[in-house]
Amino acid sequence: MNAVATTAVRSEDVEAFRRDGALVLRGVLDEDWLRVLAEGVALNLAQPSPRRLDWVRDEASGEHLFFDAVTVGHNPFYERYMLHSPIGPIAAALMGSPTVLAFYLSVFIRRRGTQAATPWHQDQTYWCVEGRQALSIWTSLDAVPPGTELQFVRGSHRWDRPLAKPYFEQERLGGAQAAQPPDAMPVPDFDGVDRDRFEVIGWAMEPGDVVVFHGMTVHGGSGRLPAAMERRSISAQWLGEDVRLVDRPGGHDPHWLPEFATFGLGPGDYPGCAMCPTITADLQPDEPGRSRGR
Ligand SMILES: O=C(O)CCC(=O)C(=O)O
Repeated sequence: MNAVATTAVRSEDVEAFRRDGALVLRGVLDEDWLRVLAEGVALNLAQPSPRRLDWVRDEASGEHLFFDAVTVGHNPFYERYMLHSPIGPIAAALMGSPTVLAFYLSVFIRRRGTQAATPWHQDQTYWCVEGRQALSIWTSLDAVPPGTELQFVRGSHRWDRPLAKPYFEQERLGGAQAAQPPDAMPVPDFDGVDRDRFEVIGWAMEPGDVVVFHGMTVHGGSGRLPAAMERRSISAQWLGEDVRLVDRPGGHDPHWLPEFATFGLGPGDYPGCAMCPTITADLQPDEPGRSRGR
């Protein structure tokens, strides 16, 4: 199992993250971590949390996109991944935060051939946290060939208006939510007529690779799987020291504020607690002798 200290974040990675809001890091997770995650997914499917949601489920076509959101303490495999794999220190190094909080983990399981693509959205507009140090680390247990990858609008984490929030549950997947931030910008047609107005980036990936993206980076478009292909992807959410809990007028998804309240935490508070534990960064940027292909 690869130790935290073997994964280097280089200064150009930090620069790419700040500039583009998304980057790929190759070969971050070894076979042991992939096994841990696979066991986590199997347990999760057998025992979904109350937050489990089918984004798509159509027995006639066979399409199924299972989503779940889990904090540490609810799945021992996911907990191990969040607390002991290289991804916590990577999050800290990229955010430039001395410590980070393991916020929660999102799971996206697409049955073979599922075509439904993830709607374009910004994660943090759904989160009950404000602050600039917030990111997700996404990985897939299955290879991600070109045409199926998660895509990102380059630089969108620096936009001054949030994107309108789509729904994620089936029937209305991708439709605009009724309650929106007051300054929300309508979602452009990133896949169609508006494509040339934006630079969309993304990477084909092998198991062990991860993509890291800022909480405000617009992303979507993943899926569209060929008939024989399934996709088990896991996205880990991380927060840095500048974040505080917030009660967003349009609501949250997942709605974690009631859980934070059980730890005596509410809007304005730093969210560190047993549900959202602290990881200390011990990575040295630019570790000598290590290069990562991309
Ligand atoms: O895996 C996917 O299709 C969606 C990923 C995503 O939206 C996320 O990690 O925030």
